[in-house]
Amino acid sequence: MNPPIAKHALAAQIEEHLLCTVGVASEDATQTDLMQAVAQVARQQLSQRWVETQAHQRAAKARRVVYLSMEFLMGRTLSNALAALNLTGGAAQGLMQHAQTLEDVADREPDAALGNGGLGRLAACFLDSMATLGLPSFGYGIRYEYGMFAQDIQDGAQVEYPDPWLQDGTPWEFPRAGISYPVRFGGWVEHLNGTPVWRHAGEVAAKAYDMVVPGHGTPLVSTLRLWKAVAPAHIDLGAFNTGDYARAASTKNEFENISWVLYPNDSTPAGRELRLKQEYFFVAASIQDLVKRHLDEHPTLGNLAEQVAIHLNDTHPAIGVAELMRLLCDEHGMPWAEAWALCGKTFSYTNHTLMPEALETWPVALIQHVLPRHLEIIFRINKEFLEMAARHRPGDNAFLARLSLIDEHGERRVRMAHLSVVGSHKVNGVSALHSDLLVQTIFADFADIWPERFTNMTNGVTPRRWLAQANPQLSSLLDGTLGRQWRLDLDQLKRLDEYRLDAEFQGRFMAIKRANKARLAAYIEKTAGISVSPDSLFDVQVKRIHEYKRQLLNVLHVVTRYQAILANPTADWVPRTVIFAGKAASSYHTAKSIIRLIHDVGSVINNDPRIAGKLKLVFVPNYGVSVAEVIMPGADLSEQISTAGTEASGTGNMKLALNGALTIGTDDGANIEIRQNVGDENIFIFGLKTPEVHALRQSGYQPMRYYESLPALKGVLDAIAGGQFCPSEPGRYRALVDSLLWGGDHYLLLADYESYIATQLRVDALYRQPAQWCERATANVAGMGVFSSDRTIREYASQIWNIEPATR
Ligand code: 26W
Repeated sequence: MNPPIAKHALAAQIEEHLLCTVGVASEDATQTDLMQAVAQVARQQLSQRWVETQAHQRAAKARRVVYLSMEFLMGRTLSNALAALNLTGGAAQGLMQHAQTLEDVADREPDAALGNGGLGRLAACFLDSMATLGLPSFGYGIRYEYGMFAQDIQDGAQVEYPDPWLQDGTPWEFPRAGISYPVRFGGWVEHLNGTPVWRHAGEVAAKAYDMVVPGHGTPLVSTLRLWKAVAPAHIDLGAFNTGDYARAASTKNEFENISWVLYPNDSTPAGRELRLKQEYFFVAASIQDLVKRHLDEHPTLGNLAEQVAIHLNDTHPAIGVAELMRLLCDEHGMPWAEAWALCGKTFSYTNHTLMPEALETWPVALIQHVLPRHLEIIFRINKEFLEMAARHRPGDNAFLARLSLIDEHGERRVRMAHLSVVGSHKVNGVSALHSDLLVQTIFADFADIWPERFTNMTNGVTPRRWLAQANPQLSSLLDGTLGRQWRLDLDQLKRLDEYRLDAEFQGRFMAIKRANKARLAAYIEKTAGISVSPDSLFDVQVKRIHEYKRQLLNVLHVVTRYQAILANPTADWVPRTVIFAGKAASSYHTAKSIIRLIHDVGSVINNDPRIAGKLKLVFVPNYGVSVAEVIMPGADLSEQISTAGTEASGTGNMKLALNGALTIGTDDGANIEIRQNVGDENIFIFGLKTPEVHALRQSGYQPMRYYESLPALKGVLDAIAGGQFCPSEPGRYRALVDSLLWGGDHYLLLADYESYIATQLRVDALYRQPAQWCERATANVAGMGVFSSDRTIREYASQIWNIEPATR
């Protein structure tokens, strides 16, 4: 393994890359040039580690996991790579010659935002843990030319801009010129003497681009292989030859648009042909790649299931089940039954949402059009599955209709979650509650047939990014108190319990929180143009904007507090800064309206002299991984207020608690396990529990009753609906309020309002006692050990993938 570079040598390497790779004179180098030069130094070492890891795994014929995901929210790479390579100090020193800090230089790197939210960021944390644990692993996804849109706020409203993250090139990818696979679409299927032959109509090439994922505390790395769609070289040469370049270009685009842009939607499936093509495109390329690698090392595919575990990150790659069957049977001549048994041993599937509208289904007619052979395979899988199910419960046709891979109500559709369950040997949810609800609700019939197939894998986050990198000051306090091992063994944090009452520790802990809040305040000033005081309580809700996450309930609290301060200005109010950030799907009108409401309410409150700093409301634009790295360390209070039973897990809840925020939350998702780990006295739980939510809906929920019986609530809703926060257009939020009062208030904001407001008053009371608050914040950090993604990945490895960490 490469020896550590001496610090002066690192400075010299930076200079050499400035000249030879970036192509600028040292004295002219901008921060961006320096970022690129430092990245090149890291890249060289990563490349060496990649080659060695690959050689080692090939020689060991190691069993591997292949993680298929439409999304990887990697964020920036530089600081993480330097930390993994032990180069942070050297790089910082090398940059001193240029009078630059590593932090400022690292800030020039654009985020790799190839994902929407929780699911995509989870995939990125998992890669970090797989590399760190030395698991032989490959992540596979799409090299989107444009990632998650950039959010700008104009006149209080969200405006979306494209995210051309590759515009200036990225130092982190390794184009693999020799690795390319054809991916076919369309056409029809002929059956020649019983042998199916797919006469496809079009073909595109998938080209591999690798990102090396460094492990921490190990020379091992993992690989994220992303596929770019490229038109086959022979495409429309005719048009090219006749000089009709416009036509040649548009044909080329028709192929290449497959990897053009990430669908910026995490709530409802896009349902577009291009999205289906994206899903098949990356799955087909990835499976060809893993089959090729297998055949390079083994004589046949017969033992594929012993050598590889394929994981489906939600249903987006579920077409892989049909694709592997097609490859094994049609292209490699394996008998159907043998191939089906092999598939079942190979695939596993994680569900990330219970929301019915988020469950993917594709019209049968569309699959027929894009993937005719796969549709035949899906029908055969379904037929054999339903025959088996009929033997399990003879005569129960309703049971069979519910289980079928085809939804026959209205336009026939393929249910991708059912395909995933039938094709996998293990299916998991992402928190204890979510996994329980899965088998009680959407997968109840499947659990009746295969109870042992369903399991739980509670999510986690990587402590390298979310503590060591995001919060260097707290990290060094932990290093001094516990030693450095917590980075690789987060359970070490438990030992902090001994320091909860230690005055010196408390003093330092509070000073660090104060410094992180000052940093966040400066960021808010710069990006939102609002000045906030680090001495106020920083109350933070950062996540995608969605009705079920109930940002609107948070706004109801803010307006309640505003009116209460006006009614009683001399009371001893705890100054509060309520901080929101998050993107709304571009077509999700209600979510966008909530963003605008936050801005309108903010501009009234923030400019009301009677409030005198007792309350501020800010919206930090363009939330993403790098913005989160600034926000998480600066939060006092973490808002996790989804309607019980709706948030599969949440992972922001873990990042905030890990950085010493107290949670105010419902009994939902991983909040429940956070409560169990930090102790009931160290978390603010409010609102209806999942069974109560069900019971209330069953009994006929009447939101108007709450409006009529709670004067404070009535005052708030009347103010919002009456246009108090938007006098120039008083009707702007009428529909939003009507959806609560007259539209059924599907997420029960009004039912939880009173309990939420009362709990916020308990938050104030605790915040008035800084030592008590600090003790509880420390208890939160101490309890976060189990929420390391290392723990999650160990569980997947031993209970689902059956993979051992590599030894070397
Ligand atoms: C097809 C449209 C679509 C796209 C993405 C629907 C749904 C999704 C995802 C399942 C949304 C998502 O990111 N879910 C989140 O996954 C996190 C990681 O497991 C959980 O922590 C969050 O609770 C869950 O909302």
